[in-house]
Parts: sequence; C-alpha cells; structure tokens
Amino acid sequence: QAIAVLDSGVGGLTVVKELMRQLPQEKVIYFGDTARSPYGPRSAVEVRIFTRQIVDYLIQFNPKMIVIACNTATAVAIEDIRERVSIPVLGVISPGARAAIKHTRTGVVGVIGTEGTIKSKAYEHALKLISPNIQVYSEPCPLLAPFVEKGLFGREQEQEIVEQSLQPLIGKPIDCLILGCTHYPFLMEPISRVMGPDVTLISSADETAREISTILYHRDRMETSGKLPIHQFFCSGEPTLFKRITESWLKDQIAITPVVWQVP
Ligand code: DGN
Repeated sequence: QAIAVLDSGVGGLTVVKELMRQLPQEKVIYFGDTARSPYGPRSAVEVRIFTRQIVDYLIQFNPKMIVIACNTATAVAIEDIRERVSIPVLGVISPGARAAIKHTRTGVVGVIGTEGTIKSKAYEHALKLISPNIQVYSEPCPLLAPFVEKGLFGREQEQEIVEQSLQPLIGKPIDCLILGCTHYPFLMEPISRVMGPDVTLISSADETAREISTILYHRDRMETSGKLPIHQFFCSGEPTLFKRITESWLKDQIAITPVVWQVP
C-alpha cells in the first residue's frame, strides 16, 4: 500500500523528496493538480471541491494514508477529507506549527504562505492552540508559488522576487519563519539569505515527512524490506514542465500519467 500525496502542483514534491529520503521503502503516489494551480487565490469552497476530487481519484489505488501536501488545501479542506475517507489523513500545517513552537526562543514567529492560507488564519490557530501566548506575524507571498510552478527557481530573478515578498517581515522580531507553503523549500536558499542567520526556517514539508516517518515506524520497515518501490506520478495539466521540475527536484527519472478532469 502506498502513501498518496497531493498538491496544487509541484509543491508537494518537497514532502515527497523528504519521504523518499526518510522512508526509501515506501511507495508514493503523487498527484499535482497543475491544470488548476495556483490554489492560493481561489475561494475556500473551490479548494475544498478540488481536494475532494483528487482524493476520490487517489483512493482507487487503495493507499494506506493521504497526505495533503498543500497548506492552502490543508487550511480549508482537511476536516472535510477526514470525514470522507476511512484512512489516516495528514496535513502540513500542524507539523510546521509544532516545530516552530519547539524552536522559538522568543515566542515570536513569522509565517509565509499563499493568500488562502494566510487568510484562513490556520497557522495562528494551530500555534495558539499549543502555545496561547505566541506572537505571530503572517505574510501572504502570492508571487512565490507561481514562480516555482513555472520552474524559475534557481535563476537569478529568485533573489529579487523573494526579497520583495519578504520585505514586510524584515525588522520584525521573529526568530523562526514557517515556510507555510510546500512550494517554498524550492526557494530555501534565497529565503535564508534574505532572513539572515538569526531566523530559523521551518519547512512544513520536512516536518510533515518527519511526522509520517514517526507514524510508520520507519526503522522497523527499512530493516525488513530490500526492494525499492516504483513511485507513480499524476498531473492534471500539460505534463512536460511538471516532468522536468519533478525529475530535477527528485534527481530521478520518472513517468508521469496525465489525468484529464471530467469536471472543470
Ligand atoms: N503548495 C501549496 C501550499 O502549500 O499552499 C499551494 C500553492 C499554490 O497553489 N499557490
């Protein structure tokens, strides 16, 4: 049984990369909804419908768990999906919030994400649930996920676009910054350059993979099985760019199955 992972596009690959590193024996089935990316500017209702549709698609593969590797979808759809399926459903918000609480010394934390994620206040709620006195500075960065989705990370322009997006957080007394969008670890280096060495960057993707490892008791599994699984990748849009980004990020050759949605 595989771990099913979904995102609006290539962002969830940051979770997949960590999963492949931490749990090499686990098979992954990935769905990137590239035809309808980005999710950030869409309404909560729309994102909920899309997430439901992807989960209904993935469930035919009989996965052992669903990972909503998209903060925007986690923020508005996780409860809905939990009610819909009988297998465990993991989102990317709680793991990042828990890690930030663990790392912050000052109790002042920054969060960046899509407009949808920031508007939902899902991180504020998750953080304050664990630590009611935490102070949170949240900033939407609507340009970053589409930039990554176009495959432009690693190019010269990334520094400028990251600087511009993070400008409102400069000078704020935060000691941790949650990358509350799974696309952002593609921009880890410029984000780290802009925030400087005193701010710890928390990747919601890495933290989620870590929690999945804990749940699956990975050590026991790795010792008992020798063969590496063959992962499966699906995307709803034109697959050429998705394939290029996936192969360069995962440093592996992969086959993509395009999916044509019946519903727009
Ligand atoms: N990667 C998604 C997230 O974590 O919110 C969404 C990015 C997008 O669709 N704009």
